[in-house]
Amino acid sequence: MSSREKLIYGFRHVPYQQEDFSSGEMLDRSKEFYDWLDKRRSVRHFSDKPVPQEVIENIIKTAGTAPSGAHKQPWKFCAVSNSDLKKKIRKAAEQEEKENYRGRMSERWLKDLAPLGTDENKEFLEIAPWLIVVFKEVYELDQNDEKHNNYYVNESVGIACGMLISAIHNSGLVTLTHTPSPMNFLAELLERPSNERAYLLLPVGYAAGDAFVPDIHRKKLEEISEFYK
Ligand code: IYR
Repeated sequence: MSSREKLIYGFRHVPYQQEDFSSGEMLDRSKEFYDWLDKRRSVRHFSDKPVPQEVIENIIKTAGTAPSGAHKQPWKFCAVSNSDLKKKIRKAAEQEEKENYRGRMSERWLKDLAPLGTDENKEFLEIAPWLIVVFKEVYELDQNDEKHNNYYVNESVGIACGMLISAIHNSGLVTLTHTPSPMNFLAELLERPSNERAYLLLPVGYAAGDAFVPDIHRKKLEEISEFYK
């Protein structure tokens, strides 16, 4: 074994390759990345212009770089471009949303949502060229088919979804976090195994030429942070 490696509890560890930015570069990069991500918006109006599968693959690979509890990587990203399936997903999602908007959601909730302009119609589920349905893997099976719960599954998959959303934005595409509730229908339609639970549904594509977004604003640094020096 080379001296550039070591064994910890019998497992191989290799040197971490630290990026080497000057403090000026670091400041510029942190500012540029923020400026770029600050342009991201949740968009509900999509173009049907196709997006190559390879782009979606790269976006999913990016999400797969997320940290996870005990490195279990408890996620599965199902990318759907099949129109028949998209139609079925839309129909089932709208069915649930109809009940949500017409009774299951409180008055207060509907009032909070009003500025976003959402409703039970989810035509983007058919128009967007891709739907990425994210599943969390609540347990894994060992060689003897015994179940072992994964760790910090919601946190891990949430972080991966954040990275997925950033990667989508980085490609010049748009998405929105759609959470039809309940969303068990997604596991059924996509015939997922019993250890997977639907977590989030993201339509991915180009924004429609005439897409509008609500004129809402982000909290300021002072509102979202406290510094203890
Ligand atoms: N799931 C519904 C309702 C909804 C809920 C929240 I909280 C939002 O931020 C947006 C929508 C829907 O997708 O319309």
